[in-house]
Amino acid sequence: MLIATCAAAQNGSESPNIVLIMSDDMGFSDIGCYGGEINTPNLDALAAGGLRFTQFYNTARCCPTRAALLTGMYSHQAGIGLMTGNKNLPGYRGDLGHNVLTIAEALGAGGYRCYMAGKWHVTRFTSPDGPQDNWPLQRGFDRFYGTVTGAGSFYDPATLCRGNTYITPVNDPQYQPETYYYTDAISDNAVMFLGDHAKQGPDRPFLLYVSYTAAHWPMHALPRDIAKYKGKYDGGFAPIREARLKRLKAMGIVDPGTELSPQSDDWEAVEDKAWEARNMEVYAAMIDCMDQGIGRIVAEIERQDQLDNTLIFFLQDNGGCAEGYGRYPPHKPYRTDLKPMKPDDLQTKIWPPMQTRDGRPVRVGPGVMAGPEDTFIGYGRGWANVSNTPFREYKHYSHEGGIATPLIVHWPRAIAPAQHGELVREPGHVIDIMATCVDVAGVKHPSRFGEYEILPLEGVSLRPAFSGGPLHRTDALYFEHHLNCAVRDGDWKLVRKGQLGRECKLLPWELYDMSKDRSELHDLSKKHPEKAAELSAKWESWAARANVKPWPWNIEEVD
Ligand SMILES: [Ca+2]
Repeated sequence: MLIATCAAAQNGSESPNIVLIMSDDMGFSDIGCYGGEINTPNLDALAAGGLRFTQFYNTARCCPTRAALLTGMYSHQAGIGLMTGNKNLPGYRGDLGHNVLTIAEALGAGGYRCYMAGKWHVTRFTSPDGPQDNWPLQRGFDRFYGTVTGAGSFYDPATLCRGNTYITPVNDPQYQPETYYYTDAISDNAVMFLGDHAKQGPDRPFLLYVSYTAAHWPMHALPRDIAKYKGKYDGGFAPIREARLKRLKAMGIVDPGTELSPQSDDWEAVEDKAWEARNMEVYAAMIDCMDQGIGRIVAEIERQDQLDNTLIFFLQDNGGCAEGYGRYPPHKPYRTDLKPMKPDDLQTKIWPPMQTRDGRPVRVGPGVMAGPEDTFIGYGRGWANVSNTPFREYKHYSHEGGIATPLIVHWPRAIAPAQHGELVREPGHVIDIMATCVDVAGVKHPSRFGEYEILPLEGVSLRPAFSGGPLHRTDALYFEHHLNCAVRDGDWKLVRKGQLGRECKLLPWELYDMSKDRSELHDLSKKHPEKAAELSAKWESWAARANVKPWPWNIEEVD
């Protein structure tokens, strides 16, 4: 610890504070500064005073993105190629490995104080009875408020913890708002951590990881926020998609020649238009509320006069979600014998059948108007297709609709005013965030941490881009999740889908020139078979090196 304290002292006041904000299950063009009609003035202001990356990538799903973000490694190297189930293979243990370091472990060793509010989701051990060795406090964070698992009610989140202790919204003496809503709880606790930091350790820089569950299903939002979007989506999918693409082109985020991906669903064929429009109103309200919380976090940093030397990132963990959760009638009639929960009773369910704390059944399916705590609805494929405008596919897939995310970077001290509002067009990946953090903090990414050997970082620092320079990347970027595979090498992208099932299949590779066809509509694999073969060989080599293989399934390759 003496060495760590010295490292902090050497960096002195130059080490920036770092705020890493990630949202959940949102599409490329949802927020205002990426073409969306959703009101996000606080994110837009960060973009206007900082940089936006136009080709930044996540890993297409909650757990692997978090594993890659936290460690700077491809998710399979961190043990989380899939989700949190254990397949007894190095790349698929469903639990963060000890061969990798978290950002909090690396920065904490360099003298940072590290705080986290929100969703963790990188361990298969979520029980309050342990083991807890891969929970936030055991992986480098000094304080944690949030959920260990990946989803659930916004009014009564399952696995809600303060530190290592399970709590409920009702029995937590440190946070008793008038109305409990998880997005607000994450924002408010983040602000509390910052306030306490100013009192307790103002001489040390801080890392704050804010991991929102907005706008993951269920579509839960507060009436005050939903009201702002009343009627906004009554015209259906197509007008919103067209307007978003137009704005993306005007902003220069996509090329003027970018085509719109095929429309997934026909609004005219939607039977209950009021229900579907409401789903999107609530989705927009969830994002609006998150943006308000980001505003409160930034205001607290400004209040402490720290904004100039605080590096803020905002990004999303995967594309818009086309999953069907909550969109079908219940399998069984709702129970009529439910009892109110006591203050210490834990919510154990992350999806229905479940109940509200006051003893009502949580309702699902068409006609149930999303928003309140006794509803559980997903916004569905049609709106996910809108969220991912102009791209193809969704969360889970390695096409752009699954893996493309906004990345906003704000750091007044390092990004010159002439650069403010600029776009960075070079591709980047969530593996680059850790490399950037250790670079700007001036701390080492060690080859040994305690008793463990640590793998060298895969990502590169984004810092050169902050002053308009090129990144020092020497390899392509690689992707695999659920058999959906891709490699991005310069302007070329090779991508394929997989099918999981009784017979797992790998579908043929598709090849795209991303400089002309970001929407992946014109497959060039037949025209440039040599390029496809070259990239496929690169992907195979990476897959063997990065624990993607051996696969946890028996797989047939389809030509
Ligand atoms: Ca997600």
